[in-house]
Amino acid sequence: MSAHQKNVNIAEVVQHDIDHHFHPFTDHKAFHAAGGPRVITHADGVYIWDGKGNKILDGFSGLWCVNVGYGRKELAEVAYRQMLDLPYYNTFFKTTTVPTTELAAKISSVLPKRFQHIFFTNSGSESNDTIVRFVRHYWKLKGKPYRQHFIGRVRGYHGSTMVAANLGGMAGMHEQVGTEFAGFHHVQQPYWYDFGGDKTPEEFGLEAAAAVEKKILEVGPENVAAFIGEPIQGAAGVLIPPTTYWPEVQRICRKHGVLIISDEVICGFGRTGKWWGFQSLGFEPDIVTMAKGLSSGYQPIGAVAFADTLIKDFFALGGEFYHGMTYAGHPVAAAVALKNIEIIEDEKLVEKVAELAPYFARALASLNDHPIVGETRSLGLLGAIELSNDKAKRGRFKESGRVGTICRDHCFRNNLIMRACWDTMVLAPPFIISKKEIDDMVKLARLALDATHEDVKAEM
Ligand code: PXG
Repeated sequence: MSAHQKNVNIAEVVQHDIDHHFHPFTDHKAFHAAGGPRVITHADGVYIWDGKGNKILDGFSGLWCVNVGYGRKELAEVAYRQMLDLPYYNTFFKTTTVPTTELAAKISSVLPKRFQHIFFTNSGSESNDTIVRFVRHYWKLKGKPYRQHFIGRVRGYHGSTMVAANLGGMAGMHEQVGTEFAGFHHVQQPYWYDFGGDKTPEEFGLEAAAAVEKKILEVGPENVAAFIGEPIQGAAGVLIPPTTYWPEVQRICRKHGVLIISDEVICGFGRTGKWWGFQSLGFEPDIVTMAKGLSSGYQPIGAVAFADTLIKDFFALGGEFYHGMTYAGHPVAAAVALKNIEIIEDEKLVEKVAELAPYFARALASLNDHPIVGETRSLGLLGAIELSNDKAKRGRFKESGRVGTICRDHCFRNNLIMRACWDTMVLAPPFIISKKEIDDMVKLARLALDATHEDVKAEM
């Protein structure tokens, strides 16, 4: 902890937080009743420390983002130097900065060759807002102004701005803002565990893909602009689709002239053991949105990569694109993201994720003998543990999310961060995690599962 932080009065921070801080995605009445926030003071490697001095294993990389791990001095130094050179300049009005342009070139270099142009934003939400603006204008330029509709998945998550929330399929978010926007549709997620029934995962994958075609036909193929999907739905509970799903979705979209957008905010930059989730899941998108792993969370920055086929017409015919944010391509964020990608390359972290993946999968699978574990699954360093009251029938506890929350709270008590998505526990540790730390993480997860089992024994 820094000298500055040693002098911080944590009780006072908690009180100030209760008095002044309006948190995202938080029920404040319940939060304040439970005593307010846990203050995170510092971090190193895969560990974070709280204001009470607890050392906590972060199995969730902050919020699916601190992929290169905490405590990277080289990222801090790059930010410091860039602030001294040029803390800010805009990228409007025919100007650029060195790190912004270098980052665009670097992102292109780690994507398939057809992605040569990168648009910068400050978050995943803004990246997904950007694609709606871009795609609607693009189809008008192409003489197909009716192609304005977007298809996503139920429980897809694409961000929290109004348009990104509409691309997503989180019912609670839709209900709170009122009716959904016109032109945004959602189809069943490829979630074999809950919806596959007696089908094999492969059969079910084709069925889930067929739901995309059904929706395209319902809306009218001439009206559909694009299909958006996370290669693996993260916030829905790390839903790894059957291998048949994405290739079939791609075939359907191509058949109907529908653009494919891969939301790589979680999967991008190596999380699945390849640079991009679409490479692991077997499809070729037209547009790629990214954030989180782009800077490993060290700076807020997002980006969108567009295939050359789209860019060619857009630049030739499009005129001015009336879209952009003050901090688009912010030089400090860009310098940090650039260094972050260099670290991923220099330390071969994508290869490391691929090498660690079978070990991580086996460690998770060791939990399959646990009475409340219905299934474990993983790809790369994205993993999930399904909580079940009846393993054989893939049964669910009543009141979806209740038991997941119990388990998550037991994790906190055991100094492990493991997120609950309803009754699916999810893990996404930093790429630099060691085998020993994976073992420790799974041991702590088992302790939380044991404690959860004690609490819900009567419901089994
Ligand atoms: N797309 C995906 C796939 C995401 O996971 C976003 C877009 C939006 O990114 P920004 O940077 O605008 O937050 C996300 C973000 C959770 C959780 O609880 C997940 C996200 C954000 C907040 C909470 O799992 N993912």
